[in-house]
Amino acid sequence: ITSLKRLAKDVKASREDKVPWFPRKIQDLDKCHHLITKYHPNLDHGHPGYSDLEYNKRRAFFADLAFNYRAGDPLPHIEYTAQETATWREVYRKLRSLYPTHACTQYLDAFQELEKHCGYREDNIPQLQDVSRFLKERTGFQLRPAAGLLSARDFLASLAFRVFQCTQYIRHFSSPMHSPEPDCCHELLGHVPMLADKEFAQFSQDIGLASLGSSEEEIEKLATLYWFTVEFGLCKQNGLIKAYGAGLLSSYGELKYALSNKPEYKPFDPEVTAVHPYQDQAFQPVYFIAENLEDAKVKLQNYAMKIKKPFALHYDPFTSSIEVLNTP
Ligand code: HBI
Ligand code: FE
Repeated sequence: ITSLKRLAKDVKASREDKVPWFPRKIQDLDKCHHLITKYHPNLDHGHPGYSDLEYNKRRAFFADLAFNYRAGDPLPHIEYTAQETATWREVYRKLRSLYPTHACTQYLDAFQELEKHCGYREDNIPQLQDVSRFLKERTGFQLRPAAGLLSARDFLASLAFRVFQCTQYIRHFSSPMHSPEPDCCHELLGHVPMLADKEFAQFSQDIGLASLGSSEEEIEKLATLYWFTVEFGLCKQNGLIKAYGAGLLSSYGELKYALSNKPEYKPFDPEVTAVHPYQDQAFQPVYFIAENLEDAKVKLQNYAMKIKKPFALHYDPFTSSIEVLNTP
């Protein structure tokens, strides 16, 4: 009996070893803020703000806000400078002109609401607190401030709780139409409107849930799926192709290119999409087209069910926490 017990213990321990830590309640996301050092203005010579001391000081201010943030705190209110608002204006004006012809209807509906209720306009950078309240009412999604590009594991984990890790700083003024890292233009113009859609919100949460406790290989595949859908996804709508991916909806050049018939198109199929090489330095060589957002959601759910884990997860929306089932 003793040796059997020991064996059972060993089996339990080795299983626990193999399962990476993951957050089980929304407060645990305070520990999910690991940054990727790629594309940081302080470290990357190619970054538009690399040698700008003032810009790096401003970024340190935003990084402090994000690292000191705790679940449940109000989102920091920012007094943006005239220069920052001027950058926003340029981005907003150019992109907005493309949306009616290039963005999917879900995006357009939400964008209209955001202009009405959340201070979306040329001369104002919306406050995360207002946007978070809006999303919470629509789909239960909320924002928390992020200091920059997070590890895929931490970023995806937050989605499991319908929390979107949102950068609050803006790109360097010298390069208004391009940013190598996420910034508030990308988040507010790319991601936020889509997070107000029910199907899309569920799709996002499902990727997040699939990521919890997954292996590095599986995280890589989920990050790739995320890339070709949430960031660069296209969908069919009334016989036309429209954009729903945030990387497209926040990039004037690539949004036009993606719908120009020049790139290659493939139907969205999680098994194929998850292992397709992607590009983070230039326009995508291929875009995946979903039949519609509901179809993408169902396909992703089927994909997620096949991921092997030694336990099952259940998200409890009443407590915003994860129940772990079938643990030894
Ligand atoms: N971090 N802050 C932030 N914003 C993102 O959009 C983001 C991220 N980390 C990883 C990521 N996106 C994806 O490219 C996937 O790796 C999940
Ligand atoms: Fe993004």
